[in-house]
Parts: sequence; structure tokens; C-alpha cells
Amino acid sequence: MNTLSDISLHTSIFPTWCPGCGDFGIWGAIKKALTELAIPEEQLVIVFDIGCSGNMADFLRVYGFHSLHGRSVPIAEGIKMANHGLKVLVIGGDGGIYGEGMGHFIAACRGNHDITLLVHNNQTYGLTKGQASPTTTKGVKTSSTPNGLIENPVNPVALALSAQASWIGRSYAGDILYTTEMIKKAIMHTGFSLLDVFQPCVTFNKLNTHQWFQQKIYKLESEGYLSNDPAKAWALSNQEDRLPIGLFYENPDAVPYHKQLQQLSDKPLVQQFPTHVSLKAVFGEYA
Ligand SMILES: Cc1ncc(C[n+]2csc(CCOP(=O)(O)OP(=O)(O)O)c2C)c(N)n1
Ligand code: SF4
Repeated sequence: MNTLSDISLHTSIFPTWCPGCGDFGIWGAIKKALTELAIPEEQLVIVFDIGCSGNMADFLRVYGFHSLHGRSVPIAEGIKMANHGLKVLVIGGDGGIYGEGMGHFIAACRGNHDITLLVHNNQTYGLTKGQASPTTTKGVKTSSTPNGLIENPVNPVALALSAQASWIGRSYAGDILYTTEMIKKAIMHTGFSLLDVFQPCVTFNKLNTHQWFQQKIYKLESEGYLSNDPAKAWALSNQEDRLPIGLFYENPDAVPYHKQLQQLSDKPLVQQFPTHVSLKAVFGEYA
């Protein structure tokens, strides 16, 4: 049984991200977190969304699934349901998760599915060259909003709180050690965890730059914040002059979805079927 180590996590492909992209910091933090957690490699699955963020599928050697834009969350839930012994992590962008996949995001929070959702929140559609995304600031001019964005942005932390997610955190890609610790906590939480990571897109987002974040962010725990009060978390999630990072809210008592399914109480679904299943026979049932 191999555990995930920094060397075994590498593929032969070096990232194609733009120099200075926040994705590098998150990539480093993920590798460090997985190495330190020492999860056996066959007990972790990562589901990647589509985007610059999802392209990490090529740069991490793990058991994984590169899914469709906005559809990574339900695939992760399916994997967890099929074998609830696995740790399941989703990696996607603000476009895929809070735009195309918004309904799946809310459903995962409500269901307390035991997966970790890590969102590279760069407030733009990076891969398709900088169109406005659901988290883009109102008024910003982009290639899809040449006269300025009309809509208000969504607030991922507030959305997760209102949908009763059981673990909600935020981090900043430029602080790799802090992001590493947040990823470790999110993965070790039993139940749904959202880690929204501020990720500067140095090519297309000229507003939310590294410098901009570094002037605004502070760590919740540095101000004695406790993460057990949704009302306080809500107020802080709406702060704009300063931007808190850290653990906004945690409910360790919330029972995850798979533990409420009687069918899975004895053993994982995969162990309830013969090891060799004839796909022909399975498909035949639908003929
Ligand atoms: C359903 C669907 N809509 C649109 C696209 C086109 N598309 C591919 S990547 C992308 C933007 C990705 O942005 P985001 O999810 O924020 O990830 P990033 O590239 O910023 O990491 C879009 C619009 C698609 N592949 N599928
Ligand atoms: S387009 Fe933006 S998000 Fe994509 S790799 Fe370049 S800097 Fe990163």
C-alpha cells in the first residue's frame, strides 16, 4: 500500500498555466496536504472540473476523473456513494462550480455529501479567456461585458451557509502553507466541505491581483473568531473592506449523506456485488 508522496504525485507534464497564476500555489498546497495526510493512494479519488483549474488533472498523478464543466460535484457524490471508504476531492473553478454547476453545489451542501470541494475562485472564466463569471465584481469590464457587468456577484461562503454546508472555509493561493492546512482540515472533515480559494488570474483579472488580496486579507483566527456561529459567519462573509480567510463555519455533528442510507450501513456498495461484473449483462438489462 503506497501513500501519496510528493514524488509519486508528479506526472511527466509540467503545468501549462501562465507564469504567476495562483493555480501554481494551490497545486503546491494540494501536493503538500496529500503528502502530509499520507492517504493510501488507492483511497483517494480527485474529480476535476473543466478549466485552467481542472487542467490539474494532467499534473497530478492520482486516481481521478476529468469530468464536464459544472458536472464534477455529482460525479464525486456518485463515487463516494459507490465506495464510501474513499476520500473524494473535487477541483474546479468559480465558473464551473458556481455557474454551470450551481445547482449541484447547493445540493451537495444540503445533502452533506462527504466530499471536499476546492474552488479556484479567480473571479473570471480563465480557460476561455476572461469572460465574466458568477463571482466577478459588478461593473467590471470583461470580454463578455464590454460596458461593465450588470449582475451582482454570488457570495460562495454565504450560499454554502444558507444551504447548511457543514464545513466552510476560505483561503488565498498566495499563502501556500495556510492553504495546505486548510485543505488538510477540509479533507479530514466528515461531511461536505467547501474550500473557496482566492486565486489570482494574472492574465485576465486585472482587479483581484496578488497585491490587491495581500492588502485586504486577514486570518479569522487572528481575531479570536470561533467557527460555530452561522450568524457571525454570515456577517463576516459579507465583509468587503477587509477579506477574512480561514474556517468560517463547522458543524462536526452533521451526519453525512451516506451514513443515512440504510443500504450502505453494512458495507460499501462496491463490496455488495461480485468482483467480476459482466458489463454486457448489466447493459443487457437496459436493452
Ligand atoms: C457546459 C459548458 N459550458 C461552457 C463550456 C466552455 N468552457 C470551458 S472552460 C470554461 C470557463 C472555465 O472557467 P472556470 O470554471 O472559472 O475555471 P478556470 O478556467 O477559471 O479555472 C468555459 C465557459 C463548457 N466546456 N461546458
Ligand atoms: S488564464 Fe488565468 S487562470 Fe488560466 S492559467 Fe492563465 S493566469 Fe491562470
